[in-house]
Amino acid sequence: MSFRWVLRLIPVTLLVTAVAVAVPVPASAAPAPPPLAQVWPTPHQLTPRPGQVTIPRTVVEVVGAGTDPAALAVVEQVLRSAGASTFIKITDNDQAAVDRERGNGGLVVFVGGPTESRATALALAALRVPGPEGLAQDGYVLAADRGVIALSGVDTGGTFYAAQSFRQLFASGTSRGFAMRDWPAAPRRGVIEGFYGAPWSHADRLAQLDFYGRTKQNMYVYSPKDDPYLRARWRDQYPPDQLALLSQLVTRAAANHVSFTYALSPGLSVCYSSDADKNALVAKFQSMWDIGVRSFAIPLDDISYTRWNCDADAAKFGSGGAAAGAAQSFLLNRVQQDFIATHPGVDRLQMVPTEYYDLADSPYKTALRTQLDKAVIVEWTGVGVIAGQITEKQARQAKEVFGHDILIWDNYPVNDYITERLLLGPYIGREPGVAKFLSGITANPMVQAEASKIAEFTSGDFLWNPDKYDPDKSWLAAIADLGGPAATALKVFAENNYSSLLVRLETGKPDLDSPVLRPLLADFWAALEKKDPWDAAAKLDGYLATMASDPADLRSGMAGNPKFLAEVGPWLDQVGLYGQAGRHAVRMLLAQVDGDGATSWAERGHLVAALKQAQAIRVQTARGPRNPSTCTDVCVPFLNSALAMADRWFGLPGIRPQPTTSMGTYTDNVPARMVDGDPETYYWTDWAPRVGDTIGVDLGSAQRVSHVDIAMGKPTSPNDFVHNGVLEYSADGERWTTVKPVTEPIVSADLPDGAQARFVRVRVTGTQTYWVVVREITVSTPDSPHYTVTGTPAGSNLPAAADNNADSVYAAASAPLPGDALVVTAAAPKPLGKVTVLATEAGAGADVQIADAAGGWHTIGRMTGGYTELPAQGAVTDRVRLLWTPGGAPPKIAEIIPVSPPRR
Ligand code: LOG
Repeated sequence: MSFRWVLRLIPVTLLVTAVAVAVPVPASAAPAPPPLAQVWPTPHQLTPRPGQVTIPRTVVEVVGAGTDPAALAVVEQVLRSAGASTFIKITDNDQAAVDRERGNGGLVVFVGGPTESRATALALAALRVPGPEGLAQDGYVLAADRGVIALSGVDTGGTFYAAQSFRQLFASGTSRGFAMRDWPAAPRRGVIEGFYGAPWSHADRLAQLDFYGRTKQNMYVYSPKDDPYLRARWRDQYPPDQLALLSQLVTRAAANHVSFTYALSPGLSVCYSSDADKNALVAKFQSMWDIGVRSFAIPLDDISYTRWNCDADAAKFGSGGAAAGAAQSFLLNRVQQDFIATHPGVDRLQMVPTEYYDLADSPYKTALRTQLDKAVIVEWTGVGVIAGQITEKQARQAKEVFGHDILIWDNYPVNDYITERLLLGPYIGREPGVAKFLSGITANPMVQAEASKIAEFTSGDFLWNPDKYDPDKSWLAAIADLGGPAATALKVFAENNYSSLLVRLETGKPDLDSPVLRPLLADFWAALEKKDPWDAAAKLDGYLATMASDPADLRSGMAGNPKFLAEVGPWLDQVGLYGQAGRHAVRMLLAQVDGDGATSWAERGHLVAALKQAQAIRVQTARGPRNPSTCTDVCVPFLNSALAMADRWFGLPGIRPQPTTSMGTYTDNVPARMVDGDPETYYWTDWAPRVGDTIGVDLGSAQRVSHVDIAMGKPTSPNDFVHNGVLEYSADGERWTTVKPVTEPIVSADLPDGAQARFVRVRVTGTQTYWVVVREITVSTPDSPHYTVTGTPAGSNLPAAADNNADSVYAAASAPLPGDALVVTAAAPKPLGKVTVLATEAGAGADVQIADAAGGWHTIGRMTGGYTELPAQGAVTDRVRLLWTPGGAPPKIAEIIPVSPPRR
């Protein structure tokens, strides 16, 4: 840092040049001044002024003794990255020096509001900009005009936020003049680390605290459910190394004007009436006070209030909700008196009630309302634990029914209840009045700290200026802030991890996933129907290509944020694979429009491989291993519909049952294995079923179903089947028809004529100790033909060569010998239009033959592997065979399809 004397060394000519640059050119010749840069969160008042202010090499700073050091640090960093290298520091009592520097025509930056520096007020007055007096807490005035930049907070927090706005407005080193007046709508704005599962790391938390400072959020509640010292072992003091880390967090929070709230949850074991427990609570708080914590909370969520932890409570308070409210009030009031009231400078105590999720008055809430000290702030999640919407009316009711100031514990973007999802969409569904009339909102985030910043950015924006909050614009700004140069790739990723339980105020509905992909898919289907798919396909493919390259794009573009990449890796890989699979699906269907079966079959193979890979991804979560869910309810249904359509073109029934289950999965025996056409693989539950548990399939839409086969158990676990259950089906998932009881491992059942089913399932009706293995569920329609496959070479899954399922494969164990042949026999003779053979590899070749009524074989053509389609001229037969040419690779046949002639 250089000091005063530096100025004297600067040649006069240089100063003159600087002045000359600053002189405005006549209005007629001047190009229109550039627009002001965007500031987030959305400011209340930002008015442009005529001139331009550019940060020069030498800057004069005017500060007071009380100038906020954090604000000053931000200001200097902005100045430095704009190219300033020499800082001349003047204090606010040296008015003569201030006047002299202003006369020199350079840039003078005033930092500090009325409580920090006397000089800023004079500078603002000279620009005729009113000061921040009277603004809400954390409000500020920021002006840049005529060689002056002035940052003036109503308090130090305000000056710090002025610096954050200054950072954005001068990101390019220059800005047109402006005057800004800004303040937050909600006094408490921030985040509560309140989820179940792996707590954030220390590095995560440090990065979060900096992020809250940048986004003008002033609260962080330390309440990770899985920190043992917060809940299970709440009475115990932290070991010194952990206390040292907490102390670092407290310091970093202060540097970001974030209030660090320490939340202690004693509810699992506390004796409310006990002096010893009250003292333990106060002692724990004191240990936190000693490292600088000035804000405290006592959450009592997710505990039982019908069960006491000590007999003394039963004796003192009785039983029921009213007693629970009285007991909690008793303890909290004592903490209020013995700790909060005796520690000047402490923030108000916060608490989470056991009934935190509704508005219904109750004996419990009445007790809190009438007995809990009014100084305590009560947290509330809105109606429902994950509130789709929170209205101003509900907010006012919450204040009434709880009888206290309310802070919202907002369960977004928390994903501890859906660990297979990332919630990267914007914060939606809260009326502006919620921010304006309550104490504020703390958002409960995801286990993934960096990825939570997208939602946090938008909730912070809402809390600052809810009337001007635009979730879509705010979301784009959040993406730009986190993604930097990779914002475009991050946007594609976030679009495919977008939906949540939150509901748009305007539509009253939750956002669906993949908002960009969905309409492109709809257009593509419509265009396919009109037999002119090319334009729609090109547009769709363009987006799918960005998905396919997203893993590479994001990994290189956001290489500077390895934590983010590590958090989202499995989801990112899946988005990439769905992009790839989608592109193959488009090409598979377009090839069929062109009549090109070979290309279509090849693309189908790539599609299925990518889909399988996507569904094999596992991520370890607090609720066990999970397959990530991206592009939820959009990508997999699209790929399945595309496969069904393609399979019908190949001459198959095109039914693609998707597995359904109410149970968990043992190791990697995933539900998909009960519909893979391979009886050797199986779905295995991870526990014995309970009454009401179900296992079944979803056909995607209601259709005529004639027959169901289910194979359960396996040789090494023969008893792992449903011992007491019923087989049932439903067209809508609500009204179910029973087919028959299930008591054996093998179930084979005809459905009544005309039965319409979308869902078929086994529902458990009795208890058992065995887990369940389901090897295969097969559903037939009245049109599904039935074939028997016989012949050689021996290999695995012989029936798969003609089972109406192009995904299951018969694989010969060896190359064909002379005389080896594979025979497909139908239930009855029928006329054939053609025979199509789908092979997964260019293995051994074969003559394709059909039998005549006398049992003689006639060759209709050659199969050489891959895709083969041979006309059969309407010949009537019940048998088709592949007469192998000896040698070559062992053949693999996905399907031999005797195709009926087209109907007239
Ligand atoms: C927990 C919270 C959890 C959230 C979402 C509150 C007050 N408590 O149902 O720790 O992250 O739901 O699963 C909760 O919301 N209880």
